[in-house]
Amino acid sequence: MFLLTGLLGTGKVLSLIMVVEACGGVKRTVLTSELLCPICSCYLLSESSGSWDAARKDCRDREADLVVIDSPEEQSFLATITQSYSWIGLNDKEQEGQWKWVDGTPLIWTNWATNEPNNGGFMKLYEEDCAHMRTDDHRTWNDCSCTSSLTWICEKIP
Ligand SMILES: [Ca+2]
Ligand SMILES: [Ca+2]
Ligand SMILES: [Ca+2]
Repeated sequence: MFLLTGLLGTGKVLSLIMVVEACGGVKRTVLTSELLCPICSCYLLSESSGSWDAARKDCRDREADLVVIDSPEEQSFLATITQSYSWIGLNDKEQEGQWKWVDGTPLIWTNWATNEPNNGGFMKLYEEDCAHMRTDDHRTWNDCSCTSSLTWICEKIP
């Protein structure tokens, strides 16, 4: 969503981030300085854009990781909060065609767009080894070059 930087109290610069917490189907948006999610899963939508690796580093620096989407319910929830092409925690960098979630969750449920992943397709200029969510109604997934600059979604599980 967005990132606010404010001067609070001692003059220390504190970054405030917008976090969406998902609790049994109820979502709550919290403005906070840390990605702390004691009870429910939290999602952070980045304001800035970057490569898949930069996105993952940002999430890990927050003791979270890029989002792992393992159910249609989670996918539907994310569709209500994302507004831009966003990296998710899925890649086939290690072995072409072997898509893996960052936390090792088996890839059982997927939401690929029609004819994706295509690794760049017939006329490809480069490999496509990182997955992102698109902005169509179903927020379908596409593989694209890991160095593309996109926003991202971090997920923190309590
Ligand atoms: Ca998840
Ligand atoms: Ca690939
Ligand atoms: Ca593709």
